[in-house]
Amino acid sequence: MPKTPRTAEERVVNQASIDMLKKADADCVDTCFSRYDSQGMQCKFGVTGVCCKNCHMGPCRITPRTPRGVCGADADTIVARNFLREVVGGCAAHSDHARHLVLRLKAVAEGNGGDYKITDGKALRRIAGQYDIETADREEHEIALELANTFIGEFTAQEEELKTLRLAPLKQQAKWDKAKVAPKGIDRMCVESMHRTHIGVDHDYRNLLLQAFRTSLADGWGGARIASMTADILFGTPMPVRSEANLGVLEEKQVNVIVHGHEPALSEMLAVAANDPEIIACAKEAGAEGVNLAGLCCTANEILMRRGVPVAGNFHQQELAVITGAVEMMVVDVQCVMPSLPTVASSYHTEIVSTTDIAKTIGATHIPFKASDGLASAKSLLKRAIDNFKKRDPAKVSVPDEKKPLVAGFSVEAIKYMLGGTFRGSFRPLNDAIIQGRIRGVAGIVGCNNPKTQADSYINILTAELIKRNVLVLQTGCAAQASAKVGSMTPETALEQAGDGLREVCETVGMPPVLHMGSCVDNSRILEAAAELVAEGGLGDDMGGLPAVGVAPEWMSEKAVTIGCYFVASGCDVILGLPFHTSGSENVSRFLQEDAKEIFGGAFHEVPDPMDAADRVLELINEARENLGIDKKTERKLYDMKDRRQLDV
Ligand code: SF4
Ligand code: MSK
Repeated sequence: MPKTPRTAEERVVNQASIDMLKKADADCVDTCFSRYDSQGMQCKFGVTGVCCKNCHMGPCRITPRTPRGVCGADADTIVARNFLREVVGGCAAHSDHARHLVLRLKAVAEGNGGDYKITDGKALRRIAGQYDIETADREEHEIALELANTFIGEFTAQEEELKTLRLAPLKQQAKWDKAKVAPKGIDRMCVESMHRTHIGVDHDYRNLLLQAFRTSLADGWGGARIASMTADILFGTPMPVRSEANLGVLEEKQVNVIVHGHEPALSEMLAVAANDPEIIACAKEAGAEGVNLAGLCCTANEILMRRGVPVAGNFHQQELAVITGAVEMMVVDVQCVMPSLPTVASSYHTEIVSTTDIAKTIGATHIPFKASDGLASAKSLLKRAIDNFKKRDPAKVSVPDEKKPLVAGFSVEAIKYMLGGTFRGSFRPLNDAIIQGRIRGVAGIVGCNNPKTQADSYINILTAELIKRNVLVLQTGCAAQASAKVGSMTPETALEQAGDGLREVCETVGMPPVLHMGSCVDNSRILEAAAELVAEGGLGDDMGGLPAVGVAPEWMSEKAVTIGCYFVASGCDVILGLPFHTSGSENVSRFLQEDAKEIFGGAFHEVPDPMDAADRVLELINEARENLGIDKKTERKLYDMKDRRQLDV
């Protein structure tokens, strides 16, 4: 049965998106929302995870009448195998992104980096120190080469456990050892997981799910963490920066170029090239006022965090940006790029340019990015976009007048700096505020949009409710962009929306109550922040005891499954706005929602309503506060050294 198509207002909550969906209808252009509606009822075997096509005796589907596939696999095995394969997909995506950055760092260290360089030498030395690499009296390129080779070893290690795991609190590491889930090399974990899900190998759902958590750790405490660290060294550790978000950042009188995808190498060069006098002169010659670079999805987050480049939108707005009719070029790399883009673009003058041989789309112009000649490659793309400006049809242009200011750039280093300045930067004031109850706890709200739900709605309702209830919100990915678009990422918002305690803290340090920590790979920064909270003392000795909860309100990608798993394996409860495809196995569902709590200290919770999710977040935070013995209301107290020594560090 085909669904009745939803109205624009039912599909999205943001006015700019509503306007563009209406324009899409007028222009006879399909979007992910219309395609979702026309899909009709989605396959119940897929939704419940009981369809298996891992061999050609199948595909097999489990029903009450056929409880086993041809080979004899039951629902538990099939659902667990499918789940593990999703986790592998997510781990591989983040980690391949990391690999590209590490190889770039190695090239820079060897003097073959072209236009790339080590931008943040301080980060290089700090991070190298965390891997016991000697930094004293050594040149940057020597340290960088040893670090790059160490990182490469994290991918290739066959028998040793990941060194990056050692960045976690000791008790956390002990928990992983006890559960036997400490991963070996990232590549080995992905290959072994694919082997284990091949027909006739691993059939025990518990063993498969433990491998899912093991593989996810190779992402969160492996690939993703390495990606963030390497990007910081190459492009700079993010510090607070002002910018704007929503489709209104597109400029009618300029050449609009949007970067979309995930990896920062090309977008960094485009950001440099867009300000090059030669490029500005070319744009003026073509009748434009200049070149306006904006971002979508996580590429946007990368160059927002480091350069303040404005955000045109999040995942659900990629087609809508083209529908404005004002985009000369969309430059894409990897992940979350809809294959529909060239079709949508064919109704306008927009050129979709794919830039990597691992990600091509029929209908896109393929111009492989030459990193060895990065700036020249970037300039040549911009010149092509400028040429395209002449083809723009003014009758098709409609840029929504919607954008909001924001402050982003909250790396862990930046948070420490905000809390204590250069000389005594630390998480102490934050720990104290949590212990005293002025801040009840911390929520990480992360992930995508999903056309199954009204885009941005759950994210925005939950975020507003949590800051009202004095929960500090850390965000990444498309969830962060949803908040930015409603103005929740300015310190001024704290005055209007946050509860008294959170407001007091935010006002004192001048930070927003919702902190933008970066892209999807930067979820590792949330883990890093959690490890800092533990190390600072007074909140227990492992991450599982923290009054902290993760939420993925509108998630859709395999990466989100992996992220959820590494949060849980790191002891954090995770609330899902949309369920996994696992309901076809009671055993698998119970393992993820209950048994994981026993093993790791965190588990998954499915909560479809954002206000119920806010209640659940507070319940989990209050439970943790009670366990820590900080549930009683205490007088505000300034800690001296003696007090601090008495804390449970
Ligand atoms: Fe069917 Fe088993 Fe083959 Fe899966 S592995 S398709 S359940 S026969
Ligand atoms: S881009 S994985 S839609 S957050 Fe990282 Fe957004 Fe989700 Fe992609």
